[in-house]
Amino acid sequence: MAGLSCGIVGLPNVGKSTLFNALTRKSAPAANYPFCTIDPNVGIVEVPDPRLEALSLISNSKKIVPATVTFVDIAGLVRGASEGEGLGNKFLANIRETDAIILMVRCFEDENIVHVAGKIDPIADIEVIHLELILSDLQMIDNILKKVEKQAKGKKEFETLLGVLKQAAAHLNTNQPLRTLELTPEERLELAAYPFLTDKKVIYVANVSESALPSMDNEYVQMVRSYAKKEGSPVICLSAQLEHELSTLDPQDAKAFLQEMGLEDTGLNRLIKTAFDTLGLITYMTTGEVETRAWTIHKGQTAQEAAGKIHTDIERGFIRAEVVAFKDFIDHEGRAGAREVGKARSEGKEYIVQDGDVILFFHNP
Ligand SMILES: Nc1nc2c(ncn2[C@@H]2O[C@H](COP(=O)(O)OP(=O)(O)OP(=O)(O)O)[C@@H](O)[C@H]2O)c(=O)[nH]1
Ligand SMILES: [Mg+2]
Repeated sequence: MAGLSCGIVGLPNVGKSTLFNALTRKSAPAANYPFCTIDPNVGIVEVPDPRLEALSLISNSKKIVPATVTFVDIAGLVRGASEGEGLGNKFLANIRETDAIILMVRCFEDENIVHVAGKIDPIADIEVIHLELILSDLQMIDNILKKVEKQAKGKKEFETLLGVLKQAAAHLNTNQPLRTLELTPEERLELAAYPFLTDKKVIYVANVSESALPSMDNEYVQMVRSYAKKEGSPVICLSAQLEHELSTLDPQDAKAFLQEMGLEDTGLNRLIKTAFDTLGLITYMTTGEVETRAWTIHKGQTAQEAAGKIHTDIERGFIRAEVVAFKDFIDHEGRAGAREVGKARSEGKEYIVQDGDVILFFHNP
C-alpha cells in the first residue's frame, strides 16, 4: 500500500461503513443491520495540503499529486469472533498490512439502530475488540512459533527472534497488546517483521450523534477519552452521519455547513492529521513544471532515505539534496529566488528531512 494506511475495526453496526463512505466518497453498503459488510472495502483519500497549491502556482506545475491515505473497512467483530462467532475473524487478514488501527466506537443514541450487545457501553465494546485482536495475534503467533522453532534447531542466529516471539506469546496470553510489551530496539525490530495487529497504533473514533456537536463531549465520549488517555492513544469525535452529509456537498457549501454547526474542520481532516501525528509522519515536497508532489516519510528519516521514496535509483546514486523550506520557497517565489538570497541549502545524505522541505535531489544515474 502506497502512503499511510488505516484499517477500521469495531462492533457491527457502529457506523464503520458510513464513515468509510464519507471519507472515500464511495458507496460501500452501509445499512442498519449487523454484518452488513462482508467483503473488505478499500478506498484511497487524498490528504488536503494547501501548500501544494501554492507551490504549483509558482512552478507552473501541470498537476498536483497529494499524499494519500488508504482506508480499509472490514466486517464488524463480535465477542467470540476468533472461535467463529459472527463472521469469524479471517477478514482481519485484510488489515494486517495497514499502519494503524482505527477503532470505531458507538457513542450515539438512536433506538432505531441496532446495537449488537443490546445497549451502548463504549468501554465494554472497546474491550471486546481489543480481546479479539489479541486472540487473532495469538493464533498467528502460534503458527509462527512452530515454524521458527523448526528452523532454529541448532542455529544460534535465531536465538533473539525465538526469544522475542516467546515473550510476545506470553504477553498476548495475559490479554495484553504487543504494543505494550517492553523490548529492546533490536527486539522490536525483529517483532516488527510480522504484521501483528496489536503491535499497531490505535486511534479511537467516537461516533457521536449530530446533536452532540460541536462540543462532542457526551458521557460516552468522556468514558472513551479517559480509557484512551491511560494507554496514550488519541480520540477523534465525529458524527459519521454528518461526515456523510458533508461528503455530498461541494467544498464551499461544506465549509459553510461546518461553520453553521460550529465546527472548525471535518472529521476526515482531523482523523488524517491525527494519524500523521500518531505515526510520526511528515511531508516533504518536490515541485517543477511536470508536477508538484507530496511525499510521506517518517520523522527522523534522512535525505537519502527520503530520496528512496521517489526511486531506489535516486537513493542509491544520491549525491546531494538542495533544500528550501516551504516558507522561503514562497517568500522568494521559487527555487531560483531562494538561491539568490542563500536560502537554498545543499544537504548531504545524513540530513534529517523536515516537514515542509521542498527538495531537489541530485544523483548519479
Ligand atoms: N443516528 C446515527 N446513525 C448512524 C450513525 N452512523 C451510522 N449510523 C447508522 O447505523 C447503521 C449502521 O451503519 P454502518 O456504517 O453500516 O455500520 P458498520 O459498522 O459498517 O456495520 P457492519 O458492516 O455491519 O459491521 C446505518 O443504518 C447507519 O445509517 C450516526 O452517526 N448516527
Ligand atoms: Mg460495514
